[in-house]
Amino acid sequence: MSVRLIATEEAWQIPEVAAELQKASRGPSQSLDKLLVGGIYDAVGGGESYAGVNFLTGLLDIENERLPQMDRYGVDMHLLSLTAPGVQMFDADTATDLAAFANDRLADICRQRPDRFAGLASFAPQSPKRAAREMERAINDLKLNGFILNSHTNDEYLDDPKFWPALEAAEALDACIYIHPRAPSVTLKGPLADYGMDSAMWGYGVEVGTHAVRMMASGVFDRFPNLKICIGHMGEAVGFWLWRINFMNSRAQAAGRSPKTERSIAEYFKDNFVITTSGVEDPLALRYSIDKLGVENVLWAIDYPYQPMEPAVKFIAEAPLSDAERHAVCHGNAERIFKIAPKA
Ligand code: 1WB
Ligand code: MN
Repeated sequence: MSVRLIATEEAWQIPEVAAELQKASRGPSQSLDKLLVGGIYDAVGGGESYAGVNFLTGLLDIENERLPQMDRYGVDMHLLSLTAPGVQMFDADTATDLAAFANDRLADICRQRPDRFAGLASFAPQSPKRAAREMERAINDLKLNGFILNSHTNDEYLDDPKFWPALEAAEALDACIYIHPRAPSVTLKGPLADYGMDSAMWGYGVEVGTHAVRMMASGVFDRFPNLKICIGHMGEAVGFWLWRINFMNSRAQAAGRSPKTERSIAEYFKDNFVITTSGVEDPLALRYSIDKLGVENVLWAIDYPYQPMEPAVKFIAEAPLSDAERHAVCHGNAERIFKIAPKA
């Protein structure tokens, strides 16, 4: 019996957002995202490729290469999300409009092939109240499966109360927010700006790991106890540091350097977070994460097209998992967290 495979961090793009990103990459912003964004959307000769896949072509595509590869390697579904940095480099009005526009497109794709695609809705944190309304529309009307957020917005993080209307909406809708990386905020960027460290090699993990720890340490989950956050890349290293983060947070709380919270960091990470394997095809890291966080908290992902499909499938097919673990990681957890209908 073959196990259903739902890949949960699969990137996609539309030409309208690509055009704005090209403009942003030429604009005055100090964002470290300009390096990679310019390399994809504003590159002479067509931008970066890997393993024969040009990223921009792969991002814009559903039919030509993505679906045939899914068929070839046995990937049942992609949970699609508008690729990093989403709409978060734009002004509030542009971002709000483009998020809704992209969500309509994404819902069309999911409606056409409900057995192959599900989708995470975008929203514009630049305008939190309008974001909350779009989040309601995305779940209730468009029937999308959760939300994508590309970490900081104008160098600010979700512990900031200005963003709480979006967190309140996600919690009320019982819809998970996937915090995907973008380049580190301007305030973090100094030593991360060289040697390719701005992006997936290192900076992305530092950025999202920092975001997750800020949320837990600030007590956001006391205010929103049922809020679910998903982070990729085998938990952006937080699971590996969890013992020390937890110990040092309790020390910091005792010393008055960190706010008193109702639960510990170890509890928040297990109760309010799930992680995906995106881009980390390492069976030891997978084993550790399942044992440490619980098998119900680990979901398989590829990170297509930035990482190729075939090795990600091979990795999970060969990973030493029990049958129950395999079903949970490959599809059961994704069905539960992202409300994807089980296979008929
Ligand atoms: C990702 C990877 C996103 C890269 C990107 O957005 C770039 C990702 C600009 O892992 O989702 C990259 O170049 O590796
Ligand atoms: Mn990704």
